[in-house]
Amino acid sequence: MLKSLIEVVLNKQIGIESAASYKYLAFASWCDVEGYSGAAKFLYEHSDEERMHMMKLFRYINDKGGKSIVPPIEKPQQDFKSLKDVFEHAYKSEVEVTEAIHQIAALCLQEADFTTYNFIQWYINEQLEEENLYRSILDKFKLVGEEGNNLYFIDVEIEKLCKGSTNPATGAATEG
Ligand code: OFO
Repeated sequence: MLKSLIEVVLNKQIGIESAASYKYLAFASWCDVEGYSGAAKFLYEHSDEERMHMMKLFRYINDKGGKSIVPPIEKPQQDFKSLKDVFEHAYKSEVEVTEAIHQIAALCLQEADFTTYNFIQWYINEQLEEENLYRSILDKFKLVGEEGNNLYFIDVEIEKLCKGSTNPATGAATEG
């Protein structure tokens, strides 16, 4: 049985993952409209992955005898200055998610909830990967700059980072 304090923070994290999924949808849509098809594909896929992160928490809370709460949807920022601006927002969002996940891990230890501590390790590893991924994308802007055709080549490089973790037929995300 989950302690209510843990249930509250896990439900808060459901809201954070849901908000992340909508943020990535807004990033993807902006890229799509501006003609950055590679980045759009990558970000649509990431939006689906964030929903999967939310669902993993959703099922965990209910499986452990708690009650998962469907979070309200906040309208994310829709307009961005540039492709680089989109990825700066994405990186900032990942850093914030990491902080929230680490706070959950710390609380689990404080409350001696080793089962949830073990469950949350998956998110800790995931955040490490995602922060590295978005930092590496921002590095591409630093390396080649945003002049001339360079944005086209960055867009092509970003598409290569797609994991194929979304089922093209259903749009549903698989583990990733
Ligand atoms: Fe950015 O990944 Fe969810 O947790």
